[in-house]
Amino acid sequence: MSKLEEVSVLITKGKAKLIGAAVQEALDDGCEATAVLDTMIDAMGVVGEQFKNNEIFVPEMLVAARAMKKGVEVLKPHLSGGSASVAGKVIIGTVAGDLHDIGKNLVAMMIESAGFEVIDLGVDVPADKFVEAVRENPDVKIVGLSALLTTTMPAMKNTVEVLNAADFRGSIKVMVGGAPITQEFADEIGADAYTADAASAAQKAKELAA
Ligand code: B1M
Repeated sequence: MSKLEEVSVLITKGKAKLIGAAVQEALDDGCEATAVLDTMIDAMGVVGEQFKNNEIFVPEMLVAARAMKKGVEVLKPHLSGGSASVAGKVIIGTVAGDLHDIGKNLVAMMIESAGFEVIDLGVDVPADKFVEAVRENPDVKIVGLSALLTTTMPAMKNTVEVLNAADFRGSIKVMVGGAPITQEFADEIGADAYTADAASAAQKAKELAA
């Protein structure tokens, strides 16, 4: 089995204690950090398919998520560009009712690597908390919202509506993303930008803050 295959299996099986060493071995073997990350993201996709087909259940999804987090910890120094310039402040969070944070954490990490200071509000963040955070940080340039469930898309819509109604709206840009989100949905709810993955989120953040 190749090192990348091993990483993939350890994620799908949720082996949090073993994944760190396997990721390190893949890197030592010459694998690009981005290739290891793509392998881990694909493995989470496999976990999602297995869940959808009732082959595994929430506890297995949870252990896979833990393994993913451990793997990302080892990868992080290899993915971050360590940009010295400060591009501005970004507030990010997963919307109310939604507990998924792996994708949001990756977006935060890539945006940080692009030179931004990131204020991460975590998961299950009510709309008012985003507003409060912008008020506490009037120099913030971008607010990023993540949602992974079709059932929390309305919470994303509500959050964008609340942000759009705020007096500071002219000075911030709102970015949205997450597996069920589309450009069409982003346009419909009045967000400034949608991106499909963490790397393009960081690129878009740079464009919006320029
Ligand atoms: Co959940 N879950 N989950 N889950 N889970 C999904 C999302 C699901 C698709 C699985 C499936 O059925 N195939 C399904 C949603 C179905 C739907 O809504 N249509 C689902 C479900 C149903 C549920 C529960 C309802 C299950 C239950 O309890 N019966 C429950 C809901 C809990 C809640 O949130 N209230 C639930 C719970 C969980 C766990 C807690 C067990 C765990 C999350 C742990 C954690 O995050 N800490 C979990 C997991 C792990 C998954 C899957 C398997 C993996 C998600 C993930 O981390 N993907 C997922 C299946 C799947 O995605 N295929 C699934 C990897 C990650 C890197 O990708 O998050 O998409 P992603 O992020 C990408 C892009 O989307 C984008 O960039 C990221 C990196 O490139 N992106 C942005 C994300 N945010 C962005 C923001 C941006 C820009 C881009 O700008 C700001």
